[in-house]
Amino acid sequence: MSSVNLMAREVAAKIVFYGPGLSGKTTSLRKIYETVRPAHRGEMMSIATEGDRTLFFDFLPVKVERVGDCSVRLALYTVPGQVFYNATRKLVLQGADGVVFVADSQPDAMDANRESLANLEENLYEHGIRLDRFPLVMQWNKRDLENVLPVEQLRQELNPRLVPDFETAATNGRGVLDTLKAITRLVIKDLRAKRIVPPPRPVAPVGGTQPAGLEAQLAQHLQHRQPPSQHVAAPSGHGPAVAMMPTPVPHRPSGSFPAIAPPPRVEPVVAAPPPPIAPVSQAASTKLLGAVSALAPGDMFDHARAAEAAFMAGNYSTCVTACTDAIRRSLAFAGEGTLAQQAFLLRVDGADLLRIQGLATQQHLRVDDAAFALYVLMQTFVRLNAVGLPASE
Ligand SMILES: Nc1nc2c(ncn2[C@@H]2O[C@H](COP(=O)(O)OP(=O)(O)OP(=O)(O)O)[C@@H](O)[C@H]2O)c(=O)[nH]1
Ligand SMILES: [Mg+2]
Repeated sequence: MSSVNLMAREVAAKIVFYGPGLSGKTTSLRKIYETVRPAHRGEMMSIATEGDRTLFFDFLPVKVERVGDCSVRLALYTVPGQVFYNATRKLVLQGADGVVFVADSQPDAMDANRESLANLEENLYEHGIRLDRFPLVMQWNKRDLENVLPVEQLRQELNPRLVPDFETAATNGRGVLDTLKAITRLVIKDLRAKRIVPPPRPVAPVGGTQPAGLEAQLAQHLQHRQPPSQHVAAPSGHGPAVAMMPTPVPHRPSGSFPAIAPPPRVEPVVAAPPPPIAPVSQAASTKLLGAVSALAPGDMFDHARAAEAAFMAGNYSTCVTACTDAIRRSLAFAGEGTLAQQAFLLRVDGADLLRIQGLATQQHLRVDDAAFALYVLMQTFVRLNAVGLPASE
């Protein structure tokens, strides 16, 4: 769902972390959350988790202030890796500009890696996209474990196209930012090739030492939090070489990390599949509150908060109604016209709107219906932000 605001020269891009269950997608996103300076990222939002398992998606907005002469806003998402959540994976994949495939390097996980990669290819194809032409970076995760396959074997089996690949250990952060930088670079290159992002304006160097390129820009705005003893992961083989200086940072107690505590179990409302989705815990709720509102344009802030509060209180019908209302009001910023015309102008997905409208007429709604409504509201806000609406005075 890339978009560009030419006036502000701001690019918005969506990157999805894909891969089999338990490969380390959520851990990677948390590590990015931990590592990027608060001024350059929003709150991480994990919708519906059960222990380690993502049941819907994780979301993290990251802002890279300048890439060339453009600002870049990244919307980072994870999908649930468990096989039976394919509908959710398809939904989250919609409008993606690039994918990080997080593979588990352990021998036992190879079948799941292969299956997930095939599933990615199939799901992209359903969106009319060919994986072999899509911005993709491979993340060989869990390299800290002893029993892992050689990178050459992983590459041979999972990366025949030889896209950039990186050895990572998401739990300690090794290699995670390098992976993020690589996919960002590929996405921007792809958007430039499609002429969605304008070519850089020539800039006169100030003092002759203007930092150049995405790496330099990212290095300026992202902050490494790896202990000095750790090496920044080198790209494994042919990935782009990236030099970033690790910056020592104060120790952060693990308790302060936005870990999503296992939610309490609740009665399933509807029989599986998919399995019952538990509401987020109180710990998660504090992280959840604010993520949708963080994206909201000023006028929509209260509406976003109302939708979030209803979600947290377990009032899923109220949440869907609040989201529907907020989406309608947001679309109105596009000017007069029918909802469909406004959605078309803003490039908000029509199928999502139809589904939300369908939900609004139903009596018994589940947590994943409400999560979906929040998701669509967030997409709408992202679109508004991208086109600079509502315009500031
Ligand atoms: N040793 C090691 N463990 C890891 C690494 N990355 C993730 N883990 C662990 O693997 C488990 C699953 O990690 P998650 O990040 O929740 O996996 P996921 O891919 O989001 O899983 P789903 O949400 O089910 O798709 C957790 O216990 C993590 O701590 C890593 O690099 N090394
Ligand atoms: Mg997860």
